[in-house]
Amino acid sequence: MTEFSLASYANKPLAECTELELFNALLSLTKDAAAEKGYNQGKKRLYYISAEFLIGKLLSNNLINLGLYDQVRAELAEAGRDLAELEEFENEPSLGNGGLGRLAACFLDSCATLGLPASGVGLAYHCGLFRQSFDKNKQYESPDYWLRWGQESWMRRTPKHYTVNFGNLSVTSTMYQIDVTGYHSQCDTLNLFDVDTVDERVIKNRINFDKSQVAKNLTLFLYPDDSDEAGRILRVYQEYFMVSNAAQLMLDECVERGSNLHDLADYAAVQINDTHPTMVIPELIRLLGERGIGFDEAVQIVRDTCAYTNHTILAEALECWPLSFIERVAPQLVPIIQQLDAFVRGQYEDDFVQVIDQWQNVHMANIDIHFSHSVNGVAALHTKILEDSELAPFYKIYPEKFNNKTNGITFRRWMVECNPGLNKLVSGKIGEGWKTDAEQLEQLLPLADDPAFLAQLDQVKRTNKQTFAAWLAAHQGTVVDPDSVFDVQSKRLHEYKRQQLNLLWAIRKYQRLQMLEADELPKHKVTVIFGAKAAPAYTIAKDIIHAIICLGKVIEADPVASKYLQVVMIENYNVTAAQHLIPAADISEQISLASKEASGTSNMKFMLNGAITLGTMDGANVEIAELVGEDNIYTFGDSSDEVIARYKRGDYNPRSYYEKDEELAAAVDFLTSDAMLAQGDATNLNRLHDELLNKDWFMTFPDFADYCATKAQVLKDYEDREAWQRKALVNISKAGYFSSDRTIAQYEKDIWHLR
Ligand code: 73E
Repeated sequence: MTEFSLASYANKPLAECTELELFNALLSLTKDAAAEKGYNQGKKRLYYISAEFLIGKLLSNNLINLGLYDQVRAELAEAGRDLAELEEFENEPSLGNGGLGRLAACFLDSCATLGLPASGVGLAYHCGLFRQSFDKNKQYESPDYWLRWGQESWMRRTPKHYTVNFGNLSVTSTMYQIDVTGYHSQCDTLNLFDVDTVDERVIKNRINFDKSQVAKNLTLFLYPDDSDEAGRILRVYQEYFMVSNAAQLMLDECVERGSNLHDLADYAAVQINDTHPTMVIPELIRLLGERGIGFDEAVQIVRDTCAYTNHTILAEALECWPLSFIERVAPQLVPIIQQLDAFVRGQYEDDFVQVIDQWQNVHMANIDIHFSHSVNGVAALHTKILEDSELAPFYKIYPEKFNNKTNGITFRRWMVECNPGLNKLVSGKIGEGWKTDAEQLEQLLPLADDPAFLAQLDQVKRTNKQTFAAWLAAHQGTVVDPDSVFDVQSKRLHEYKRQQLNLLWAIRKYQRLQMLEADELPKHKVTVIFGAKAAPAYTIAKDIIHAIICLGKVIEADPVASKYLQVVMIENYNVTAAQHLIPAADISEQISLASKEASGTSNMKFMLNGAITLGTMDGANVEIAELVGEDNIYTFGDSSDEVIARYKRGDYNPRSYYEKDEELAAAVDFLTSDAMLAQGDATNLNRLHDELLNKDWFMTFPDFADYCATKAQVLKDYEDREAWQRKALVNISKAGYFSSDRTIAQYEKDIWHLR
């Protein structure tokens, strides 16, 4: 093996390099080291097609996986340079929104580590998810140019080009590759396509760019604003561009590996990550047709090759495109989609399962389910809900296609990299084996009775809280107290995730603090930390952010309450912020309305880092609860069955709860109190107040009392530090199940059969 020395990649002494020069040198070194490791190869290859790959910063991750981290850090230190400074310098590629995109990134890490030949396939967005900033206590969005001028990129330009035809517009693409380093293993690649005619000059701002010039703006943004028709059609253009490139790449590569295309399924497995890549199905059928394969056989080949993952049951997220959009974007697919529709109609009468409905809308998930061989949900409860209710008519037709693959996270990033203190403590006790065989973490369990070890665990958490506090102060000038309880809810802002429930708790806590006598005041201050971006056009989500920030200011201005309570909103929450935040958390808020969060993956990250879950019995929380046992998790709220039944009855009336519970009413009304209005905007605060009182679609009020009571218990239990750390230890020990290595091994065994 080559000795990699950073000095040989810089053309002057390391001490004299600018950050940019050092970063570029590190990039070249890492790329060479990855190339030396080599790439996973095999007859059959996975093509994981996804509109999002939320890969996060890559420098440290790659150095760790390549086994170069300590050595490079030492070499830098010798020259008086700090690796942390370069980690800070690196721009995060925010090529995803949240869990779905981050899952795709974790999966690629696990595929590489497990030695599975895999390619991620997606788009090379010039701007990632918008940058969030706060002004007047509100969210503002600006474009995120993650590719810095003059900076080498992780993306390697390849000589691969394809032509993609959009009706009367034809474009060419270029494929870029990013190495996906596995942990002490060979690499895989992430293949991202860009359109050759792209032109960043059409960007004025995120909302306001010329959406009609498709050849120029196709790959500029992840999820262009879709509040108008031009934006929605652009989305369809992106999707078709992505899958046409993917299909052409895959057919080329399979032929190179020896496929005669009739046997495509022996050479390729396609995983369709949510419905965004659905058009790969008709596109493959079309391309196989061009290469002389008849329709019926092509359908069978494609079915044997493709598998579909469902990530949500939220109706508004299930894609359904007017056939007229597809007619404009990819007219060549229309006759194929119509044939698929006719095929289904010929067999099944139920309207629910048709491909094209009576209004000429194409139901993307329905194409996936009929014309792939596997349909999976992402947590046990979610899969059960798909089978029993959301997709029940399909489950009746194809029970053998349905299967569950509970999500996972890569422990290399979510502990080894982001929590060096815990990594050291754990590895010092049980060795390094858990990094590739995560269930070995269970070897920690006996230490639950070792007070000295629990004290060390406490010390690690304390240090992480201090480190986070320093980062937050530098990041946005907010000062938090590391001696307080860090109560964290970080995830996309959505009403079903119920940040508003946590907000109402904080208001109630504030109101109670004002009524307490000195001798009743709590021992520990609570710092409620939110991190969340709201979709730019999601009005109520933005109102919730506004209310959270305003409440933070109200409390800050109160000399007594501010000693016991602080509410903080992290600006521009992204993977980088998550890596600072999660190791510092004491409480993991996973409080979605039961049945609505398909899985959640931050719940797993927090658990692995020793935070205790306060959650509803939703998504993967259910499996966490089963694993750690009721003493080591706090659950509350209505069950998914109760929630589903209440929706079915259609008789939910938030006012009836408001009228029965004085404290709830006081908390809700505080949103529009003089104190809040002095900080905020009446339009936003009134709108949120009215929304909760009159609609509350995600049923915050029915769970409020139980949430408050349970959270009071959590805070009480926090006072017994040793008992708390015992819970943390059990959580860490049991987190092994949530390694994405386990998830990927299950996909391989049940769906892909790459080996
Ligand atoms: O529960 C999460 C899940 O953990 C779910 O909400 C999320 O996927 C995660 C990974 O499985 C998700 N994201 C989307 N749908 N489900 C989505 C839908 C449309 C656009 C972007 C993302």
